[in-house]
Amino acid sequence: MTQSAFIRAVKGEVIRQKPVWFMRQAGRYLPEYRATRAKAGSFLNLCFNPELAAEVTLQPIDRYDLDAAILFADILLLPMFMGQELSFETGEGPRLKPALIDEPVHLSHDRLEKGLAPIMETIRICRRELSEDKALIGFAGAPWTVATYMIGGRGIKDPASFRSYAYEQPGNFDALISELESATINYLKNQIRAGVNAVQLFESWASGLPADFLRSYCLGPACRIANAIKAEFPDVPVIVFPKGAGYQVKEYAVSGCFDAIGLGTESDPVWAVEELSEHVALQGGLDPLLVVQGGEKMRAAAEKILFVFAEKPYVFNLGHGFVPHTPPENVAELVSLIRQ
Ligand code: 1CP
Repeated sequence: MTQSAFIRAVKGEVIRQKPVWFMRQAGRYLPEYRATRAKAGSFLNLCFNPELAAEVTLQPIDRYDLDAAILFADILLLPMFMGQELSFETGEGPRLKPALIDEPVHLSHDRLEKGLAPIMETIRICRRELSEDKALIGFAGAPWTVATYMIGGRGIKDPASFRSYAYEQPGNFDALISELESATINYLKNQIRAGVNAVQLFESWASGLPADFLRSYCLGPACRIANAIKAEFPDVPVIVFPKGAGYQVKEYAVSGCFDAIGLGTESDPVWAVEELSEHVALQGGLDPLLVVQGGEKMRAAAEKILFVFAEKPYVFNLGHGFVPHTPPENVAELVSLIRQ
C-alpha cells in the first residue's frame, strides 16, 4: 500500500500541504450522522452495527475529502466488556454501572475479544471502501482517562479529582490501570490486524494532575502500550493526545515512545515547535470553538498554525473534538484553506 500523506507526516516527514483530519469529525454536528444514528436507534446500536458504523466513519471523508478517517466507536466500549454496564442517557452522557467508587467490580478480559468483534468488522469494511491514499485511524482511551469514567460511573467536570481513589485504594487503582493497560494493548493490536493504519491514544483528562502522578499513571502506561504495539507492528504509527498535560507534554515528546503528539487547545504552537518538534511529529491545536465562530477569526488562527508548522512534520487537527453545534460549512471553509 502506498503511504498516505497522513502516515508520512506522523512518521516525521515534512509535507508542504499539511494532511488534515479532525477529532469528533464523524459525530453529532453532521446531518448525515444524525440520520444514520436514527436508523440505528441508539448510539450503542450504531457502534455495534458494522455496516452503519462504517457508514458514519466514512461520512466526513465523503463530505470533506480528509486525509484520514477515524474508526467510529468509543473509548468506553472497553469497560463495557470488562465488567461494567454501559449506557448513554440522552443529553447526559455515558453511565458505567456499578461505579467503582460505590462497589468493587471483578474486572475480566474474557468477554473482550468477542464483545469487540463487531468493531473489527467495521474496520474491515472501512478499509475496503477507503482509497489507498486515505488512512484509517484506530483508537482507544488511555488507561487513566478510561479509569476516570469507570471510577466515577460518569463524566464529571473535574476528572482529576478521582486521583483520591488512587490515594484511598492504591491496590485497586494500580490493578485497574494495569488491567486497562493490557486490555488496551490487545484491543489496539486487534484493530491493527483488522486493518487500521495508525492508532491514537486519547488521554483526554491529563490536566490538573500532580507531575509524578501523571508520570506514573498517564505517561508510563501510554509508553508501555506504544512499545508493546511497536514490538509487533513497528511500522504502525502511535499518536498520543495528552490533553491538558501542560509542560509535561515535553516528557511525552522526549520519551521516544510515540511517533506523534496531539496538541490540546491550550498548547501554544510556537512553544510546541520550539520544544517538541525536534523529537516527534505534531498534530492538532486549533480551538474547536473557533470553527463554531468561523470567518476571519477561524482563518487567522488556522493560518498562524500553518505558518508556524510549515517546515515541520505536522498534521492539521483541532485541540479537542468538534462541538455539536459546529456549522458544517465552516468545516468546509477550513479544509479549503488548508488545501490552498
Ligand atoms: O450520537 C451521540 O449522541 C453520541 C455522541 C458520541 C460520539 C459521536 C459519543 C458519546 N462518542 C462518540 C464517538 C467517539 N468517541 C469517537 C469516534 C468518532 C469521532 O471521533 O469522529 C471517538 C474517537 C470517541 C472518543 C471518546 N469518547 C473520548 C476521547 C476523545 C474526546 O472527545 O475527549 C471520550 C472522553 C469519550 C467518552 C464519551 N463518549 C460519548 C460521550 C458523550 C462521552 C463523554 C465525554 C465527556 O465526558 O465529556
